[in-house]
Amino acid sequence: MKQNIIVLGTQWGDEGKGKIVDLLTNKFDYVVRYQGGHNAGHTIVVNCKKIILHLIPSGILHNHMICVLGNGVVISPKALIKEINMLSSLNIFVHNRLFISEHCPLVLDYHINMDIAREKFLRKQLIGTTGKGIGPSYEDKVSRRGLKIGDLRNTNVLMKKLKNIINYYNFQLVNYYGGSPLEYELVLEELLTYQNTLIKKIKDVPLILNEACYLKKKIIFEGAQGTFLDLDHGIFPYVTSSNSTIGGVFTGSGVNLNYNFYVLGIVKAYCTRVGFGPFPTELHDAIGTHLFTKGMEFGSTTGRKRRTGWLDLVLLSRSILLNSIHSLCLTKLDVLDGLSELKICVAYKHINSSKIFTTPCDILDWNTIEPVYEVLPGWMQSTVGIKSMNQLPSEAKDYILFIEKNICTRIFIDMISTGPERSQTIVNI
Ligand code: 2SA
Ligand code: MG
Repeated sequence: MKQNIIVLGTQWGDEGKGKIVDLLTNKFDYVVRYQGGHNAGHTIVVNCKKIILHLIPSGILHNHMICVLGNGVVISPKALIKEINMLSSLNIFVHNRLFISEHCPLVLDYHINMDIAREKFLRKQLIGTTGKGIGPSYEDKVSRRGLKIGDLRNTNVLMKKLKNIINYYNFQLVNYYGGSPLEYELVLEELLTYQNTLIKKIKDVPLILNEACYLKKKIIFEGAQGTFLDLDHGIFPYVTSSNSTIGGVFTGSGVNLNYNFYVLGIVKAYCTRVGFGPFPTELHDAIGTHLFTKGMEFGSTTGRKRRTGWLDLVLLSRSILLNSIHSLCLTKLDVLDGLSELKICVAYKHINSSKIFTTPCDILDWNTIEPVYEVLPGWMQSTVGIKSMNQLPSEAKDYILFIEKNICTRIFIDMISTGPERSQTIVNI
């Protein structure tokens, strides 16, 4: 295996990245988050106990790992401290194991207020954000206005910057969204309470990562959300505000491209999406309900119901192309158990003509396409917990082979997840 591995989502997030990162982690020394914030929800099941992490990389569950939040991650100090406390209640401690880039933008209550106010204002064109203030925090970064976690180190700088920000937000919230103004003193007071816990963890992350690479330490990069939620390559405007595709790794951590990287794309055996926006293979029937119920498809941050649909190879191929993926990990195969027939989308067709589109997808008007399916026989037995390829029913092997043959390039499915536990996995790498 290469020195460094990048684990990212090839669909709309919730592909099961958390479990895979957790599984691979014992071969690595560092685990790095490079984008997103506490909108992410990574669920890991260890000894039947479910642990959901939003900000801290899943590697924290392994004592030897150093966990890093790169500059591309937006940090809610409140959410981070809550997570640190949750972990210490499980006897997992972050002291000297969690490093945060000084450049991480902060997510504060006024971002959350703005996020929620905007969604109310949009009404019919809702994005369906998680309401965690992620978009407004990234906006503050791009407009060169926002507070960064490094600002906590200097109270005078913090006070000055905060004053301008509060003026800006109060103008927006009150005048455009009819909200109530924020009190500078209260926000400042809250910020100062975070100094003690967080300042010690602020480090020069690019230096740490590049030194680690130089010393041949191994790094795993843990993506959040998925390719089609990427701000630039996703289905705009139904996207998150960070780069969940490959470029985010480098801009969001400062690691040097000269070291070896292996990109593992995580793909769920079907599709889910939480939030609004196009979803060509979405199901509104009993099969959709089967996927939702059996897959327990609830948002792990907001508890929202996820929409469900058939696997879409048009999107998967585009994702492989966008992310330079070396191999795939197919997750939640067991959720398809018991379905007599399985459909896989292999192309898109224009609603009013026979014109077929494969890729790309983002130049299409999403409302004028429909999926073209191939139908495969399903398998009626359980695949839960299967650990080797040859124990899979022949129809499940055919499903996997079909995917490998019908994606845009010759890469393979090297891992298959057959349940939420670490042990319920087929590993071919
Ligand atoms: P935001 O809050 O500004 O990032 O929302 C913008 C869009 O991005 C989607 N999004 C997500 N989609 C899937 N999973 C996410 N994480 C949580 C989970 C979500 C949850 O693991 O289940 O609990 O609801 C995530 N985070 C952001 C979001 O739905 C919008 O479409
Ligand atoms: Mg998730």
